[in-house]
Amino acid sequence: MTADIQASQANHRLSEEEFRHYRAQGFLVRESQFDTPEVNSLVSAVEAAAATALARSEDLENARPYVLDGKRFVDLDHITVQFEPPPFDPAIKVIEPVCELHPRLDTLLDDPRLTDPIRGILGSEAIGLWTNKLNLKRPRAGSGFGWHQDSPYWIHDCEHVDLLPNVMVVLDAASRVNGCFEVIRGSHREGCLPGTDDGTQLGGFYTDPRRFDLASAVALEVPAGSLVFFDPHIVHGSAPNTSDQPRRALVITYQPADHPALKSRRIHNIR
Ligand SMILES: O=C(O)CCC(=O)C(=O)O
Repeated sequence: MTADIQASQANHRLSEEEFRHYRAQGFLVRESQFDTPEVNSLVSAVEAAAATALARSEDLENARPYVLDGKRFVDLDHITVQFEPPPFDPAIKVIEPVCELHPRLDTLLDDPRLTDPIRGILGSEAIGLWTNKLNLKRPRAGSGFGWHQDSPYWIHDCEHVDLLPNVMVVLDAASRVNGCFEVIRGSHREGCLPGTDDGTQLGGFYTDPRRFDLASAVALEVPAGSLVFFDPHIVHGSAPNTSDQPRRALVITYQPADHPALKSRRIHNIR
């Protein structure tokens, strides 16, 4: 490895102050880490991946469709495509995992701007991939994400749920009006919280609103190309996109090396 590469990688490590912030608050923002040409190339890649997922989900010989709480999902082997509820179906809401659908997204997984801070958070040089997803909030069609933690989704498939840090790659300037990502500051310190008990199929995955304080919500209005690192236990969500602008984001989740990924169950260690 050349000295230049070593230096540029070293530059992406968290400072002590950033690390303390992440530990105390459960999240950390690094603004504008990707420049406009890089963001444009990632946007082209996610749109190509979304087109592939849409085409494959219409191939009924290989796609497995199902409905939960009135929302349509399609499984393509281990990839799940979630559609927006009517009347916006067939707009895609989420694809998980997504990065294997495009080579540019696959290389993003090893980008030191993502992985150096994650190595610091995990306290380990040897890291692997847990999962990754694309959240597409189309203009005036993108629904919100209710307040939830990720850890209760994962706890049945993973014995180290505390060690699954996320990084969101923000692909469009995000504001309250297009449904920016929001977190409940400090809520990660509570561990896995109980879900709601509203009788719906997915209700148990939304955090009981009596167990966190909405007054601690932080709306992360950030420029395109920003990164948001967040703890697997932090309560988070976002509002619908009521604007004419898209609000697209990738969320990549890492783990210590040599463990299988959530959905493929394959080991994918990071370079
Ligand atoms: O994209 C968002 O605004 C929310 C994402 C989210 O909650 C998740 O992916 O778990």
